[in-house]
Amino acid sequence: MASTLPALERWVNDVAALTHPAHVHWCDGSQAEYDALVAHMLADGTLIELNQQTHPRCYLHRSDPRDVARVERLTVICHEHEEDAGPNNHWMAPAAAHAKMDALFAGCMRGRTLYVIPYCMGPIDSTLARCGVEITDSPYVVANMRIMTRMGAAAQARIEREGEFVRGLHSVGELDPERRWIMHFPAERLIQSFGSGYGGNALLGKKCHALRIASNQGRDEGWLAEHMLIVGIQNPQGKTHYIAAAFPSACGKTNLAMLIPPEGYRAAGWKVWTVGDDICWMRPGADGRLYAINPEAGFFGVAPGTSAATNPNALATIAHDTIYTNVAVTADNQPWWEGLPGTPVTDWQGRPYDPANGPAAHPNSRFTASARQCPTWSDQAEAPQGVPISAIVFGGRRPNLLPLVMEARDWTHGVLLGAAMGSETTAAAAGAVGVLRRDPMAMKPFCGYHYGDYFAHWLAFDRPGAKLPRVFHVNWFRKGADGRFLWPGFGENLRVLEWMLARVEGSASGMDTPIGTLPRPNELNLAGLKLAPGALDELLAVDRPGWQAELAAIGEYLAGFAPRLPPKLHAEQQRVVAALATPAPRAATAVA
Ligand code: SAT
Ligand code: MN
Repeated sequence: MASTLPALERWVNDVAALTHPAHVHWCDGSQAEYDALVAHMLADGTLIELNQQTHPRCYLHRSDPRDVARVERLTVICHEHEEDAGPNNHWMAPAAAHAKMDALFAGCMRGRTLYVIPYCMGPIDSTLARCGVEITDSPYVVANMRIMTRMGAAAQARIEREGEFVRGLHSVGELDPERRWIMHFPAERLIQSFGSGYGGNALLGKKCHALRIASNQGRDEGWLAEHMLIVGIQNPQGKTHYIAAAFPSACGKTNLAMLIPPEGYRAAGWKVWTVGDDICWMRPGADGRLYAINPEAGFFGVAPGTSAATNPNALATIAHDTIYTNVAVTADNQPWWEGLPGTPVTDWQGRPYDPANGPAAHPNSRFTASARQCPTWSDQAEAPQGVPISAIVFGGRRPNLLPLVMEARDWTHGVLLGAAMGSETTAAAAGAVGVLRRDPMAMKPFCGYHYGDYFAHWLAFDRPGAKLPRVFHVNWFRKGADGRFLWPGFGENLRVLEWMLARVEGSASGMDTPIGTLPRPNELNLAGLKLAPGALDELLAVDRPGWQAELAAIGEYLAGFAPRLPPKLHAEQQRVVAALATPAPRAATAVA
């Protein structure tokens, strides 16, 4: 017997009976097990050794070129009733989905090893953490899960103690894009993924469990599972505030989580601590504040653009013990991507590099590294009680209209700011890049139930005794008429975070506008920063006609969630519409 928990033992046996593996291996999560897997993958070419002098224990995986990103088209939420999945999800009836998946899984592991991966999302001793078991036939998935989660014996012991776990069944199948599905059964706390080996489709602890299934668990149990980084900002007085921030995939969450303060801030004693770069689970504590954990144990970050200039902490994190996926390599076998010095000789598909074939590294090429390797890894990141959140930040890629930063007047307005989020699409998902789409709370691909119900769940946290974080919206991606970014971003974003924390501490008055509270121009510390002439005015302007059109578009978008759109959210949108229709008082000079 491999588990003392009959439900687990039975499920593994049932899956083995369906998929016919040659072997079954229960993962204990040990270093020896990881080393053996790596040796096996080096031998069969799944992994390629990189330069071991410059990058000790770093390996490259080249995926099937048709399997390089999440496929939202084939990602399905199988609630019993279609309305419960909402217009934000693809839906299939559970019975039909089971029939389809059983047919695909039948005999699919012949000749392969079935790996059983018990894992814990969150610190192993945290009551906020939740466990799962992934079954997969991919050793690449096992190795990545060991880095990304608390995987192995300790997780299995917790599962056996609690008797509860999310089940995830995965097979790479034949990697045929026509036979690929990522199915979620929230009522059964079950995930089934077939035909892809790519991160978000295959590392089932990540988006599938920690967001799509966990959003359902959080709704049932009174907490939030969010697509947010968590970062601690320590001021020169030694006080650390924690901020949770939601941005769509590939919009800089990892960079913000590992931010390097600008020179003047470093000299003054500001420090930044990384708690998480992608996922945040939050729950009200006894004192009414929201406490957050990062359910993950590693980073699955976008490689291109990561450099000594943009994110030296990430570069240090991935200098050793890292799995690279779909990057290019240099003549001396170092990993390479656009943004790094040096020259690629081999592209992500293993071909001699030829610019005519496009970028050398795939735009969604990734690194997988343990969070403990991050120089700014917070000493509170493993705290079982989580960290108290002072501010929630929403943001997206918006070339115009959205100011550099604004603050919601209260929680309900904050939920509206989150629900109204939009962003230009990126390479993290298959499909066109650079198209504006609404992406409420950056959860469009990840919310495992009807968005209307999800907004209501958010609104419900505003209750007597709650001490909720302040809510902000930022836009690092604003462009001027010449098409260039108006704001330098990266480390300089700390200037904006400082203003937020001044608001939290009550030391900045801000300026009320119909769309929210903006910094007075003298409230942002711009010492040592060179902005283009007029850039700050543009970054903090409120274009009234533009906002009227935006609010109309938001109203239309939200109406798509009727009849489940909370009346309170509709009323809030109407409140802002009315505020924009009221002539500006003379004093509010930033309002055009
Ligand atoms: O979906 S992944 O987890 O592979 C990456 C992302 O899109 O954030
Ligand atoms: Mn993400």
